[in-house]
Amino acid sequence: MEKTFIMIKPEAVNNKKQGEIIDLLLKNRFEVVEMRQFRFTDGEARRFYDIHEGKPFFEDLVSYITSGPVVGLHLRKEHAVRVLRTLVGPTDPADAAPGTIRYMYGTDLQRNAVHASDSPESAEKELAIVFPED
Ligand code: FUP
Repeated sequence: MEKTFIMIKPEAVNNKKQGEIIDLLLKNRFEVVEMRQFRFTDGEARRFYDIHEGKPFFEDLVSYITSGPVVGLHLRKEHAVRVLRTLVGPTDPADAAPGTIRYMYGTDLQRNAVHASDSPESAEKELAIVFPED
């Protein structure tokens, strides 16, 4: 079994879509190992997105992700990283296929409903930030 991480972003939480998104994860047979609603500090957000530091959208991304509560879930499944990325869809909801989370719940490139780890290494790093007790 592989682990991965998904985070429901502020606009989806604000729009009360967290229940539907979690239901979709369960229907797609992801096991929820741990779940937490929280708000990122500026420092945590910068660490979480440090691979994007210096890019033109970085500061906007940090202010957006710290703008309200998010819900982080530690998930487990066979090939969890790949299967979750497929279920989530591409970064820009405009490119996403029907049935994907970003197609159904995404608004635009920045407000794309969820974040999903892109590799087992990213999952480890992101889980350590969001669930530091583990
Ligand atoms: P993804 O792995 O699909 O979440 O996408 P990236 O890691 O490439 O981007 C991380 C986040 O940065 C995206 F969710 C949204 C934001 N972003 C922008 O706001 N503008 C861009 O041009 C690219 C990404």
